[in-house]
Amino acid sequence: MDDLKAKYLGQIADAPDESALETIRVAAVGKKGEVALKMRELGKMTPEERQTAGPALNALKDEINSAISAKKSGLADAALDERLRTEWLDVTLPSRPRRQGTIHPVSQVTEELTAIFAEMGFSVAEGPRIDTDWYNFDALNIPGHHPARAEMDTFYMHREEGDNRPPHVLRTHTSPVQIRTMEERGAPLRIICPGGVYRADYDQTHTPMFHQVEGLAIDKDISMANLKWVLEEFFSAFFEIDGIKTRFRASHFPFTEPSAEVDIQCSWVDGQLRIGEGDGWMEVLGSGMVHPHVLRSGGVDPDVWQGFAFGMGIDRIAMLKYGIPDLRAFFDSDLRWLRHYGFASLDTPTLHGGLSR
Ligand code: 2U9
Repeated sequence: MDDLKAKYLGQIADAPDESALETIRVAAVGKKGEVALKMRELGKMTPEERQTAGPALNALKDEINSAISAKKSGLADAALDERLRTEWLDVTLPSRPRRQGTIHPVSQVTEELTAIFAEMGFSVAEGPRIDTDWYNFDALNIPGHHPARAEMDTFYMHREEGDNRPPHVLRTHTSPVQIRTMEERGAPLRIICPGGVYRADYDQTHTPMFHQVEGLAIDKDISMANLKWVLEEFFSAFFEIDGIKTRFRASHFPFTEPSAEVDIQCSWVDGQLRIGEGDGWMEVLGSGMVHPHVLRSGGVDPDVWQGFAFGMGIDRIAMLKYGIPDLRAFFDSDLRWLRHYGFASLDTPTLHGGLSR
């Protein structure tokens, strides 16, 4: 018994790792191990012999098991010490660079155009995206029966039976903000209203939410000539091309009279759009002199004041400037397309990102 004890305790002490310990455990105290064999021999002994050999074998078994556990935790401690000695971390190393996101093209273009109009004395006015149908339509000379109401594919807010509040809509243009600002600040006025607007439409050039900027200048001697100058200044600064020409084509909007659709000079070379050169034209906005009914809706006397107004799609001019072909890219695709179009953040503007000149 003492031989057995010395043999196994010695092996345990010398075991180099856990798997060697397991081999020893099976050989010593496993089901078919040496201690188990000795236990089986108890049956052949006299009761007196058994009385001393039985407890001694059990004690040996316990002793071997405890020696194995102690050795196991000794090995784990040694392994940890070894790792602590050999593995190390330089916490002073600089972290890995993380790719930064970029500002959304619509936000960037909104910043760009706001800065340009600010230089010409226009301030930014904002208002609610959900507004009454009076501010969105009636005040803009679009009465209930007017086809423009149907054309704008308006989203109406749900009303329970018996709810008699005036109908509310998701604004279909930012014009209601201009009415509200006229009411609040009166004339003279020089504002732009950028922001999201909503129409139930979806294809390559339309999304149900898009962005507009509308401009309004009211004073005592405002004319279409002022409008043309402001727009040409704007487009030259926005596309960074001196002397961009505009072409005004007679049109009709309920809120302006006379009204004009405005084109900018451009050409197509090898399938690429070139703005500000050639003899082609591209429609970019609608405009006109504010209709007297509309001035009156905003509390401004049309016998004293006149004004020009214009409206354009921010998403659309962002696409033109940065060469983005599908409006849905702003909403449905992942951020890789920003890099694809060479879009930079506001800190490092590359104003000719997608536009070839
Ligand atoms: C007030 C008075 C007049 C704003 C105007 C347009 C013409 C126009 C479209 C351009 C492309 C909307 O984004 S778009 O689909 N807009 O053609 N907007 S005049 O006229 C106003 C606005 C407010 C008080």
